[in-house]
Amino acid sequence: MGWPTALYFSSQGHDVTVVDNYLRRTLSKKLNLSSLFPVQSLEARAELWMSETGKKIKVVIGDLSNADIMRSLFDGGATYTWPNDAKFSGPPETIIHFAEQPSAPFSMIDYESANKTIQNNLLVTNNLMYAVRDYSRESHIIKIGTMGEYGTPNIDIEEGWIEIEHKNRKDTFLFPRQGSSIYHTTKIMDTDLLWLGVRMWGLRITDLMQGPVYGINTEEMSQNKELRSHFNYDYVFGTVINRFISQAICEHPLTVYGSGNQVRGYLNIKDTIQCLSLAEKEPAKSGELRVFNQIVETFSVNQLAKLVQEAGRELGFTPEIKHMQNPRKESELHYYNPTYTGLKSLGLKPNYLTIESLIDIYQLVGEYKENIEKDVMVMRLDW
Ligand code: USQ
Repeated sequence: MGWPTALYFSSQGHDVTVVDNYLRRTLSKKLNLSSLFPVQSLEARAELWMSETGKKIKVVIGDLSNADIMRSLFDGGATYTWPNDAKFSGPPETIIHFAEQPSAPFSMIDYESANKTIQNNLLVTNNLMYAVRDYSRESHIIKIGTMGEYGTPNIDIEEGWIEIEHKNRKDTFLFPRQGSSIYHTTKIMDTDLLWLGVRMWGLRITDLMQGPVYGINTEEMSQNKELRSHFNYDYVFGTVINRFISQAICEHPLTVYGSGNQVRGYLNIKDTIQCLSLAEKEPAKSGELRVFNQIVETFSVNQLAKLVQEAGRELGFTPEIKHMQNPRKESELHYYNPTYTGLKSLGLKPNYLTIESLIDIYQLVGEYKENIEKDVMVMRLDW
């Protein structure tokens, strides 16, 4: 999501710096997993973007769990690897924090992957919070949270906050959280860290509680294939809709975990960009932790499998749906009623999941049919 977001903000005339240490690539490589198509270095993509649009995106390659690297982005000490003439233009007005190990399955492989997830996700968030506290308290931090922080409670899920009445007294608290992986638990801890920063130092934070994202293309990336970023369909980094489409194309059964009655909120990558744009245009206030549930509709895994099957049939594929033993520990039959009105009230115009939108993704993924590896389709991990 980071690269398409950078392209979007650059296209809107913002002065954008991207910082990356290629963590996901490195972890994928170690596990022998690859993206659907090769993705060039950030510098090469930034150069291509400049040749297409005349706009410069500055690139820093570095690990933000290292406090010195994080702080160099605020004090002017950063080393830019692209462009040659990049200059520090002051601390960022808005920071969009994507710098996390994003896979729940990865975080559950063993104690080392759990430690890596905890170390990376929490140190990056803490380093960011302290850099903003020390250099630039007015900066708006937009953090990508996850709907998985709430889990699947047997009550309606509110948008971040809940008023609780206890023994005739009332107060408002963060909605109760219960992640079902180490990854999701680090996201809960991130929220707690930033909530502390809001109370202690009046920071301004927007927490976007995102559901699983699907799709490849955003408007900017569709201008040139070489601008596309990673598309993962493997059992570790791939999200369910992208996996199902890739499976259908390579004639692998759609791998529904367990009964398939697990319900989640989903959104197209195009809507991720819209939500970030809306949150940036109307920032949280100083001393506010603003939470939005970033989904546009909910589906069970069974419903998704049927939709992917139906879209596939339109294109001549005949995907089979196969229920597998669920490798995850998650409720398979549960109440699910999240609120998600905040972003709509800021102006979000959802791109809903339709047969047509699935066909678009089928066609894009189909361009790389030869690259799809079947042996990464079945989950080899057990929670
Ligand atoms: N699932 C299947 N078959 C598969 C893959 C997944 O049935 O082959 C099911 C899972 O069991 C789960 C649902 O589909 O019930 C969603 O799984 P997912 O792999 O698409 O998403 P998840 O692991 O929950 O994580 C993804 C992103 C993560 C983000 C999260 C939002 O990787 O970064 O935070 O979606 S949420 O799920 O709302 O927590």
